[in-house]
Amino acid sequence: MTDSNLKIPGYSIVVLCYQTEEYCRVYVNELIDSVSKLNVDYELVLVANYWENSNDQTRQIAYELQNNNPHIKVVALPKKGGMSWDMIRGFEACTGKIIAVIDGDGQMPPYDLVRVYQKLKDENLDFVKTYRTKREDSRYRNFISVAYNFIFQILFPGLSVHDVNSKPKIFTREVYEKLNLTSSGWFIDAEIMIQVRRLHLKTGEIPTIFKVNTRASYVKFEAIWEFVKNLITARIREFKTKKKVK
Ligand SMILES: Nc1nc2c(ncn2[C@@H]2O[C@H](COP(=O)(O)OP(=O)(O)OP(=O)(O)O)[C@@H](O)[C@H]2O)c(=O)[nH]1
Ligand SMILES: [Mg+2]
Repeated sequence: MTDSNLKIPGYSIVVLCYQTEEYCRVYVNELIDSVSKLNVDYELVLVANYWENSNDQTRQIAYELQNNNPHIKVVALPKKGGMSWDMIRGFEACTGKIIAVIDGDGQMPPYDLVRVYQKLKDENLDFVKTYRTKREDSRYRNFISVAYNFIFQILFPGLSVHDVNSKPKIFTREVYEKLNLTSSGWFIDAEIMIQVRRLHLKTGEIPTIFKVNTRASYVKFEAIWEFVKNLITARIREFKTKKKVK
């Protein structure tokens, strides 16, 4: 065990770096610029999981960043699932008292990590997330997002959140220990929000913008089908849980 393992950071940030390669350096530097404005010891957990037999260079770059910065930690495992699987592996590597997650593809403003942290602390909340007032990506993606959130609100009423899939999401370690996250594909954001609702957590939201994805977009039509199918399955399962929202 190294010295850095013995020190518990105040803030752990999971960065989903899947296939970001060289851009990973740029975005990680932006994240560091933002987070160092907070007076807190932090760790950045770069998730650079990869499909075996792919030429993805992200993990090599992430390890380089880790070697040059004691705040950086890398998770680089052969992938056994999609975004959700990566996120869970990232959470497992976090040691901090407060945990956040953000995409590494540059669509989310780095300074949001400061804003959600301050809101969580200042208002003594359990869980905070952003919601996107403006999506700079396509009308099609905007439409999908509105429709998806509408279906979510119908199936899981009573939770006053606008935008299920928005990140960063931030929560305390106590909350993390109560979550039971098992998604593998794209469903993790909804899985988190369903459990936030079930646990009656003190929740806050702040507005943000979502930049256009100038790199490869991976969200395929199957992902939309997976969302809807999983929402319905989750709704049925939720009826069976003991703790229900009145
Ligand atoms: N597509 C994809 N993303 C993954 C996977 N594993 C982790 N991720 C991360 O999941 C995050 C969100 O995925 P994106 O494909 O960017 O999804 P999105 O931002 O909703 O949609 P885009 O506008 O297409 O970028 C990214 O930061 C990826 O690094 C994976 O297996 N597939
Ligand atoms: Mg993206």
